[in-house]
Amino acid sequence: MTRINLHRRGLMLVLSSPSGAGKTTLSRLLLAGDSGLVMSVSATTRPMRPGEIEGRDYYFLSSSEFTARRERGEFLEYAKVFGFDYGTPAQMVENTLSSGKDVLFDIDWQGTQHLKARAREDLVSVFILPPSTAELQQRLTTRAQDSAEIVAGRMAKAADEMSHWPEYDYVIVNEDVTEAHGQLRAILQAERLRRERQTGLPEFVQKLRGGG
Ligand SMILES: Nc1nc2c(ncn2[C@@H]2O[C@H](COP(=O)(O)OP(=O)(O)O)[C@@H](O)[C@H]2O)c(=O)[nH]1
Ligand SMILES: [Mg+2]
Repeated sequence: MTRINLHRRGLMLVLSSPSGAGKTTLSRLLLAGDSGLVMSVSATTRPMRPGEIEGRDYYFLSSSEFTARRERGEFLEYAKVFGFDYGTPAQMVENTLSSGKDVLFDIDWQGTQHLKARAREDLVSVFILPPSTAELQQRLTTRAQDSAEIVAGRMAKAADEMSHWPEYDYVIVNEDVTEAHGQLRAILQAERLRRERQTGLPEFVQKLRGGG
């Protein structure tokens, strides 16, 4: 049987959430089960955490290197988050989209707004909320990769971060990770089927109508 594979324009799937809402776990689950989705690895000036891998989690750069790349226009968007610089390298995103694959972004609300301004039609944004403050605190504490001071700081920022939920297309409350993963997959599947993203449709239907 011939598999019909209509040409489709790649989309940009953005996940944002306060620190500790489970975004990293959800991203990994989504990527593991979907070969058509590629993670955008950001550059950052924040120090590497235990367990993080250069080029997988982030490209860890010095401030001067980050600035040099920013000035060369190598970032699709960039923002300061919790005092460190973060930026999305443009090249990989462009290459992936033009190869017909989708790109997954783990960026904050500022980055989402920048991408929205630049590429609204290609952007699908999802905000992940924790089920409760207690649960958020718990997740940030048991992770224990940051100092107590950093955890407290992020807890305080979470309220600010969460105020941006109305700027997103979809909102998922991550109480159960399996369920949240299913919801995320459903969003991606539906968005891929949007008529305007299926750029091969006119030709396909023309052939159908002509009996070909
Ligand atoms: N605008 C923007 N935000 C980013 C980028 N990369 C990561 N972030 C955001 O920066 C924040 C801090 O990320 P991180 O240092 O990994 O700490 P986390 O809060 O534990 O995930 C999160 O909200 C990320 O989504 C980027 O390239 N651009
Ligand atoms: Mg993160």
